[in-house]
Amino acid sequence: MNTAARLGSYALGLAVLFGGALGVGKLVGPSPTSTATTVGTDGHAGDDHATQPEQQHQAASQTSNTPGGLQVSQDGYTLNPITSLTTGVPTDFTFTVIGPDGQPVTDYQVEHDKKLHFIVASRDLTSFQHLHPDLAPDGTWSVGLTLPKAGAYRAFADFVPTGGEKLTLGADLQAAGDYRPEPLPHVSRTAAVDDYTVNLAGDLVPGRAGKLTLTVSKDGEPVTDLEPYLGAYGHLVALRAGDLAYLHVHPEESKQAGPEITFYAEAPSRGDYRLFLDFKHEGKVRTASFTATATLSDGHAPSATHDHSH
Ligand SMILES: [Cu+2]
Repeated sequence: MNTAARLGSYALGLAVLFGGALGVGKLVGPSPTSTATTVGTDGHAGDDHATQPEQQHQAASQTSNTPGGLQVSQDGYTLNPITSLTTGVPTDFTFTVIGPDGQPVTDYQVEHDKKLHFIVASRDLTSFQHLHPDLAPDGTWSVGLTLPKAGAYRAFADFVPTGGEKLTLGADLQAAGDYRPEPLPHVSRTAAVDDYTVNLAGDLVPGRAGKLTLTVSKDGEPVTDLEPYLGAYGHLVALRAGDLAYLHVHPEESKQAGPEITFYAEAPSRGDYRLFLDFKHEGKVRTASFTATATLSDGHAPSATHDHSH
């Protein structure tokens, strides 16, 4: 009980400090913190000032709109790369996730068949790897990783700490050498990978979940025997061009093994995104990549509006 009480007041202290720092540092714009909810559930804060509940409500609303992957540290969890990388050289890359107690997190909940999904994308969005590292008992994750060319990369760890909320933390990785960034590929509804063609139907819509249907064919024939991969018939990662914000995407449950795979993706804003579809067929996972633009369609307002009327 004592420990719990101490942890509680520690969290409260952090929340207040963090809130104060944001108040100074971010005079304009939403504050990307969810610590306000910690204060709200504590039961002690907010009694003194009548204005606090409203501020907390606003902070909570804004938090839900903050995309993942933009922060190396969030809600007390920090992505901590250990190994440095050399361009083009296969490396046993290790990292930890440091928890609120300052120690590496060792307990994770399985999500989409894995305890942690590790995504590495080049900053120009032309390179993408979706990896599943191994967890050692001491909380160290390790995975074979090669950064194929020189440049700046973003690594994402997508996980749910046991007893905690789903998080996507992001950290920069660098590969030394002659860096020649490529422009974002043109918007396209068709992607080719090996003998496969994948078509994209549906649109990303700012502020709400857009339905995306991807149809896989091989040599012109629809593929109807896709193999399960990560608890579904495909896995989609979407990154925003410009800052590599990591979108929340979830698959629609399907009993059909293709050719269609349906997802719901929440685009946080207008703009261009790069979509990476992993699908498994004949024992091999392949990735089809698309550039898509999120625009407001036919005058509908985003559904993520909040009712502030009284
Ligand atoms: Cu994964």
